[in-house]
Amino acid sequence: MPEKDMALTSTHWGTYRVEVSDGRVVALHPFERDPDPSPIGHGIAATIDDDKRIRTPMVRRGWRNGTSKSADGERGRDTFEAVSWDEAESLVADELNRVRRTFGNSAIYGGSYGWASAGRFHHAQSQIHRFLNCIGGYTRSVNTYSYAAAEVAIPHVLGDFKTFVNSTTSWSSVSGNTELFVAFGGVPVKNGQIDNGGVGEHGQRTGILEAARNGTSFVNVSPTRASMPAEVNAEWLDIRPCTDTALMLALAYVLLEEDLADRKFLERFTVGIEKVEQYLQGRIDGVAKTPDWAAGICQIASEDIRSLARKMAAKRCKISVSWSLTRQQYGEQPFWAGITVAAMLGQIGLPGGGIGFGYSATNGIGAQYQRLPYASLPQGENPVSGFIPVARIADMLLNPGSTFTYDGETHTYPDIRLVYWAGGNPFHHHQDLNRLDRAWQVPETIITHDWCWTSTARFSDIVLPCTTHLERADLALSPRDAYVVSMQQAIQPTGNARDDYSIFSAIARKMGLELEFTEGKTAEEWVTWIYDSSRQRFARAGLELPTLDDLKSAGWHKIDMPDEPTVMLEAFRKSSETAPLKTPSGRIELFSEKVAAFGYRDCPGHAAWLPPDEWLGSPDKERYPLHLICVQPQTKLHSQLDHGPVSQAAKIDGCEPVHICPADAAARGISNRQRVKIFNERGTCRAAAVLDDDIRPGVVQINTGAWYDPDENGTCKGGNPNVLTPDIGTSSLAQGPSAHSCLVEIAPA
Ligand SMILES: Nc1nc2c(c(=O)[nH]1)N[C@H]1C(S)=C(S)[C@@H](COP(=O)(O)OP(=O)(O)OC[C@H]3O[C@@H](n4cnc5c(=O)[nH]c(N)nc54)[C@H](O)[C@@H]3O)O[C@H]1N2
Ligand SMILES: Nc1nc2c(c(=O)[nH]1)N[C@H]1C(S)=C(S)[C@@H](COP(=O)(O)OP(=O)(O)OC[C@H]3O[C@@H](n4cnc5c(=O)[nH]c(N)nc54)[C@H](O)[C@@H]3O)O[C@H]1N2
Ligand SMILES: [Mo]
Repeated sequence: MPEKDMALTSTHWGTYRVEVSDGRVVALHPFERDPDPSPIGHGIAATIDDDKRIRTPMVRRGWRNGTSKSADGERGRDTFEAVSWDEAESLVADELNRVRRTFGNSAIYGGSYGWASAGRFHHAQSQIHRFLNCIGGYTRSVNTYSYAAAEVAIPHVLGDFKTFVNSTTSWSSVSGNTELFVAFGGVPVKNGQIDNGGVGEHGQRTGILEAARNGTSFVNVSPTRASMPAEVNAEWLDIRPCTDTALMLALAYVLLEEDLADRKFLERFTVGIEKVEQYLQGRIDGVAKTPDWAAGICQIASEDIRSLARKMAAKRCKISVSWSLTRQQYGEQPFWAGITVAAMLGQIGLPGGGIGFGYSATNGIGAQYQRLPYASLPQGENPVSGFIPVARIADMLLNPGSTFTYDGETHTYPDIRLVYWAGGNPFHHHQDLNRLDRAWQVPETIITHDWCWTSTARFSDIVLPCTTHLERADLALSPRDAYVVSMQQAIQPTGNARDDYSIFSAIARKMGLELEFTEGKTAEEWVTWIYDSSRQRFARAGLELPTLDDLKSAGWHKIDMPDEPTVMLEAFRKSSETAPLKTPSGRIELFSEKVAAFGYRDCPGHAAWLPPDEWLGSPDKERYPLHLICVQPQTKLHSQLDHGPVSQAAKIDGCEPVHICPADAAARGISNRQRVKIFNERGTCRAAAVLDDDIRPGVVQINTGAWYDPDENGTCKGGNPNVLTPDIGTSSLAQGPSAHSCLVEIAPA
C-alpha cells in the first residue's frame, strides 16, 4: 500500500503513517507534512506485542491472600496471577466500594500524574478523573513535575504563568529582532520533539536556525555545551548547576550600578524595585550581590558577568529560562530573578525582547500562539476538596494526618488506603525511588492500568491491561498544534487488552454507576461528541473545522495559525491601564507583599539567592563531589518505549550513558564506555561512562526514563537516576520537585 494511504496515528512525538501486514504493525513512517520528524515513534512496532506487553488482567498473589507479603515477597517483588476481566472488574469495584464506604472518598488517591498517550478521548487522565468523580471523588494532585515552582510563584509576579509559557514570544519575533539571546539552561532542541497531545510539524530546529541566520547571537548558560544546537555557535558559559539565580542577581546589580537599568520601565510597569535594590546592595542581609560575589558561587568570572550585563543592556536581548531551572531546590528563584533582570532591561513586550519560559522545552514553546478551543471529555465535579502538590506523594503516604504548607496555606495529608493510576509511571518520575518504594507499601491497595510491564505496574496489586493508540480510534486535537488528525485503529488489541474507557465503564457497571460514567455513549459516540462540540466552539470563535466525515476521509486538517508574530506581554506594555496583570498591583511584582507576608524563610518576597542543601558549594561535597543533572531523554518521552529499539540503541551494553569530563573520569580510574555505579546515601544506579569534553568538571549528566529495576540491595540495574535524587519540596511555597539538586559519587562497577 502506498504510504499516503496508510492509517494515520498521532503521538506526543509526532504523527506517523502505520504500515500493517497480516494484522501486525511492521513500521511507522513519518507524516509527509513533517519537515523534521522524530525517530522516537519507531520504538513502538517491536514492543507492541513483545514479552513486556500486559495481555490479561493480573492480580498480585500477596494482595489476593490478604497479606501485604506473599511467600514471593512484598509489593514490587511479588508474583502475579492472571484473572478474567469479569473477576478483575469485581475485585476493583468491591475494593473501591469498601474503601469509600469505610474511609470516605478522600482515602482514594487518584492524582495519577503522567503523560499517557495522545488522543483527545482515550486520554487516560481524562478517563480516570471522570470515573473517580462519578464514584464520589478522590484526593487529587495539583501542578506538574515540569515546573511546579513557577506555577505557584510566577502568578504572584506576573499574575499568571501558564498563559505566559504558552504565549512565549515566537521564534518569528526573535528572528530579525533579537540581537542577543541569553539562554539559561540552553535551548534543548531534543525536547522540541515532544508536545502534549500530538505534533503535526516539528518547528524548533527550524526556528532557532532561522534566528541564527538572521543575526541573533546566542549565549548558552549551562553546565553542558550540548544544551544548545552546535550550528548556532553559541558562546558557552559553563555555570555550576543550581546557581543561575546568583548569576542573574549579579547581572541585575551591574545594571543598577552602571545606571543601565531602564528606570522609566521599572516605574511604569513594576512594583518593588526599591526592595530589590536594597537586597542587591546588601542592605537586607549584609551581602552585596556583586559580580565578585556571584563568581564565587556560579564560577563564571566576574569580568564575564559584568560584560554580559553591558551587552544585554546595549542590545535587543531575549532572556530564556529553561524549565529545568525550576526542578531544583528553591526553583521558584531563577524564574523570578530572570523576570527581574528582564524588567531592568525594559524590553518586556517588545518584539524579540523580554523573557521567554523554556524555548524548545516542547514543540509549541516559541511557536505562534493561538489557543484552539477544543472540547474535551467532561470531567464532572470532585466532591473531595483535599489535594497534594504532585511531588509530595511519598510524604503523604508516609505521614497521614501531618501538615504541609502550600502557597500561603497549611493543609493536612489525608490517610490514603487506595491508590489508582492510569497513564503515568511514578516509579519513573518521582524522586528518591527507594523512599517511594517504602511509602508505596503503606496503602492497602494499588490499581494500575498500563499496556506494558513498567515498574509501576510491577509495584501494583491489580494490573489492568489497556490498549495502545494503535489499537483504538481517536482524534488528535491539541490546543497548540495546527494539525487535526483522525487517528485510525491500525490493529486489533493485543491479547485481552481493552481501552481505558471500556475498563472504567465495566467497573462502573459493577458499582451500579455505569450510566453516570458513560451517559449511554460508546467510545465512537464520545469521539463524535467531542468533535462536534469542538466544531461549535470553533464556529463561535470565528474558526472553521471540516465535518468529521471529511476529516476522516482526508486523514488530517491544518488550521491556519496567525501570521502576526507572538510577543509576550505586548498588550500590557501598550497599555498597563487597559491590560493590567492579574497581580494585586496590576504590574510586575519584583517584590510581592503577599509572598513576603507568608513569612517563608525559603521563599522571601523577592528573588533571592538561597544556598541549596546539595550543590557544588555545599559541605556535603566532601563525600559526594559530583553534581548530577538528569535531563529529558533524546530517544524517548520519559520512560515510554524505553524497552524499544530506539531507546535501547542509545545505551551502552544495555546501560544508560552518563556523561563525565575526562579529568573527573581519570581521577576515578574510569575509561570511556566503562560500566560504573553512581551513588549517594539515597541509592545506587548502574550506568556506562561517556567521556565528554563538553561538560563542566564536577558535573555528570544522565538521561531520565530508564525503568526502575532494583536488586536486593536497592541498586537500580536499569539506570533510573531517581534512586539518587532528593525527595524534597522546592520551598514552603510551591513544594515542587527538586530533582536537579543532587550530589553523587561515581566508581567503576
Ligand atoms: N530526575 C528527574 N525526574 C523527572 C524529571 C527530571 O527532569 N528529572 N522530569 C519530570 C517530568 S518534567 C515529568 S513530566 C515526569 C513524567 O513522568 P510520566 O508522565 O509519569 O512518565 P511517562 O513515562 O510518560 O509515563 C506515562 C505512562 O503512561 C502509560 N500509557 C501510555 N498510554 C496509555 C494509555 O492509553 N492508557 C494508560 N492507562 N496508560 C498509558 C505509559 O506506558 C507510561 O507508563 O517525570 C519527571 N521526573
Ligand atoms: N525527547 C524528549 N523531549 C521532552 C521530554 C522527554 O522526555 N523527551 N519531556 C518533556 C517534558 S515533560 C518537559 S517538562 C520538558 C522539560 O524541558 P527542560 O526542562 O528544558 O529539559 P531538560 O532536558 O531536563 O533540561 C534542559 C537543559 O537544562 C540544563 N540544566 C540543568 N540544570 C541546570 C542548571 O542548574 N543551570 C543551567 N543553566 N542549566 C541547567 C541541562 O543541562 C539541559 O541541557 O521536556 C519535554 N520534552
Ligand atoms: Mo514535564
